[in-house]
Amino acid sequence: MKLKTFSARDLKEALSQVKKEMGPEAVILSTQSRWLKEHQAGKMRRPGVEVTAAVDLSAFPDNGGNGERESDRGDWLPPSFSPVSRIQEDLEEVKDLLHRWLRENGPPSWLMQHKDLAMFYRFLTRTGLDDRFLQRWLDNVQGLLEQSGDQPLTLKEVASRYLMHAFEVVDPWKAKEGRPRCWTFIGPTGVGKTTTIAKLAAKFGLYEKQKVGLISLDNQRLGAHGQLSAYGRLTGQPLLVVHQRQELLEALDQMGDLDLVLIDTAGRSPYAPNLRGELTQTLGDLPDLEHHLVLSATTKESNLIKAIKGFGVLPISSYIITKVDETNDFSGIFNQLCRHRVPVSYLTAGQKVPEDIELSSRRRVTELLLRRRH
Ligand SMILES: Nc1nc2c(ncn2[C@@H]2O[C@H](COP(=O)(O)OP(=O)(O)OP(=O)(O)O)[C@@H](O)[C@H]2O)c(=O)[nH]1
Ligand SMILES: [Mg+2]
Repeated sequence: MKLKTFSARDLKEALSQVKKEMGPEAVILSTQSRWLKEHQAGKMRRPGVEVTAAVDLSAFPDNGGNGERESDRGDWLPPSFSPVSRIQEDLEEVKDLLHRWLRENGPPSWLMQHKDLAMFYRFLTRTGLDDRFLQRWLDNVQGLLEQSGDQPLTLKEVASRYLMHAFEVVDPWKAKEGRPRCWTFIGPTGVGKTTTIAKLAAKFGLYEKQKVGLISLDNQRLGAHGQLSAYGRLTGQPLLVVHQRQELLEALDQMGDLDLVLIDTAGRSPYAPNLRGELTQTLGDLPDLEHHLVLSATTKESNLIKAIKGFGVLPISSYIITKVDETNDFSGIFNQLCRHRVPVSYLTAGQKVPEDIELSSRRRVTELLLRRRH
């Protein structure tokens, strides 16, 4: 689309300028009375009109109607207005509509006999759950209904049985005995790794009276350990700053008599080309470490997939899901939990240290998924 404002003595004159310059397809967007500058000596201003007109260049297959070339338009045309991206957007919209139509009209006929379940299925289709998961849910429900024979299952039983068992949860403290438990917190930048460590340090150190130590392995940014050392000072927990693998091993050795060692790492972009190499070089093959991948609930599903793949070069003990307070769409996370079956350990829902953290549970994770449409 090309936009231009024309000034003239009156509307008639302005419209003829528009027609001459932009052609008969031009659309008038606005007209306004204006004081125009008069170039003749003696008179500085005189009344007139200003007309803003637009013409849609994409309507012209030969790209112009006024001799303008594609390369000329690139200067002022935002990418989202280019004809190709508009067609792409339209296609996406059509796909989306088709998808919605299929989902909304799709409960199979056998499910229609169970009104509550059919309604719940429609509800699930709107949560953003993966199609394959929905299909598995249907298969499971069908199996349950067949098995239940004369004793029909309640909606709650059917709905929750499958959803709540489609993913795993874990309490990492209970999952492994022995001292010290050494947990690393890895993940993309800014997801809440350091804040989560502070919350857990307070929970275990202050409330549960365990001996907790902190290690900062953030070799990416200057002064990166400042935040953690402030928490360490406040709580009286020891903090060691290390920069590479050998120093980390020495620090772990020094903290060998503690109950829990929490290791903060630098946030890394899942798209960084050397991510996998860096991770294995620093943290690979250290069986005493448990790696917890911190993921934000606000992250787009495609980026979650990338992060899970990139950081998954290390064996992941659990996912920690942060910022569940910042979104009501939990489907991306839920889909990934179901796909990978890596257990989720903690959920965090706010910036407050230490209170905004909770141990995950099947019920809570399912609630987070379903709250979207409540
Ligand atoms: N709303 C909300 N904010 C959070 C939560 N967890 C952390 N934050 C905020 O997210 C921001 C980043 O937190 P950090 O703990 O510094 O994140 P990080 O992953 O350590 O960041 P890098 O070390 O830079 O990669 C801070 O403003 C935190 O207060 C949460 O559960 N909810
Ligand atoms: Mg940090």
